[in-house]
Amino acid sequence: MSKIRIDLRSDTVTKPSPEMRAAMASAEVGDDVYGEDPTVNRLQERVAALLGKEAALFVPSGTMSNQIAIKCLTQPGDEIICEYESHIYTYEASGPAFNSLVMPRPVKGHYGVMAIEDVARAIRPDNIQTGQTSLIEVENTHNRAGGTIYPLAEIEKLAEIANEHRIPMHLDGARLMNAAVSTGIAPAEYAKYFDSVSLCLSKGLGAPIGSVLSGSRNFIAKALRVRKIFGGAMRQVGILAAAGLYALDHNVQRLKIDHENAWLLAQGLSEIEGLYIDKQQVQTNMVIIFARSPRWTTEKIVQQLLEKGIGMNAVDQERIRAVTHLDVSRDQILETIEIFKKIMEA
Ligand code: TLP
Repeated sequence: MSKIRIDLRSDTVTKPSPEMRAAMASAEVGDDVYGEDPTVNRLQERVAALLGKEAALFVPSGTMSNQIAIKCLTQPGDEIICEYESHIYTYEASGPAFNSLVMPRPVKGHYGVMAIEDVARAIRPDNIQTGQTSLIEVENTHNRAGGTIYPLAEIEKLAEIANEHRIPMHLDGARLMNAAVSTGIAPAEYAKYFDSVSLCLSKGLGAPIGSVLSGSRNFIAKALRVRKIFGGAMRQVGILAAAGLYALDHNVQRLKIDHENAWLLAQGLSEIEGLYIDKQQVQTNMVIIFARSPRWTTEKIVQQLLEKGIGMNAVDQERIRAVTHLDVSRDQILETIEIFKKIMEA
């Protein structure tokens, strides 16, 4: 495999900068299982405040964060409503079934947004023959829909029916800061409709590891136990939390640059014959490239890009995903467009 020079496979590939590493190296630490790591505590308080929640918990990954929330908010045999292409349904290795013995009830969305009538229809009646709907999950931004933003007005409508049925809501806000920076809507404004919110530090924010799960004090007390059961209770992890704090201090507003680069890439690629970009989908730091033809497969295109040092992922047989982030420059985006053009012309 040739070396990837321009890595657009995901924003998870970012490497900690020297400044972030310096912050990590000098972090004050303690045993976090005793609740004695001052840097972890600072990060948790910081994220709780950012999202307007009572408490928060540092966890190793976005997957664990979502899975802990599902475990805390459901009982075995329950159903959880989520979007058809959501991360919890698609990419968490059937975690909801494995960890929580619940059945996902996926609802197909439009740009990742579920129609309110479809959600209402998916809520189970109180009937001994059906599982009970115990959670509604939302992903913002929505990964497989192409980094699309879940409009606040839609969240509000969802919350209304969730409240009516007394169903809690969980937000997979792995990339919530991308949505917030793009819309100018405060993260807490999005978060206030949810019982639990998962925020990732290791996507566009550029930390090497870590997510933060937030919610009420009661919810986090329960989550603390579940994190232990899942093997996610860690010790002197202030070193990692320091990267998260650094990311929140320095890497939030700059997400705008990633969004501009995604748009630039979308514009450039849309002019190449054989490719199709749905520009309505390009709302944050992702570009979904449709490349359907009997002449090539998305896998083959990805392979050819790789040979030229460009990393992208094939989502399926017709979609390729490119994700912009802090380790990709505008010049590299321009170079990517040129290389893509040559591949498609050949
Ligand atoms: N997404 C990864 C892959 O798992 C697909 C990526 O490259 O985009 N929620 C959302 C919306 C995510 O996109 C991801 C990661 C997660 C949760 C899980 O985070 P990690 O990888 O930290 O477990």
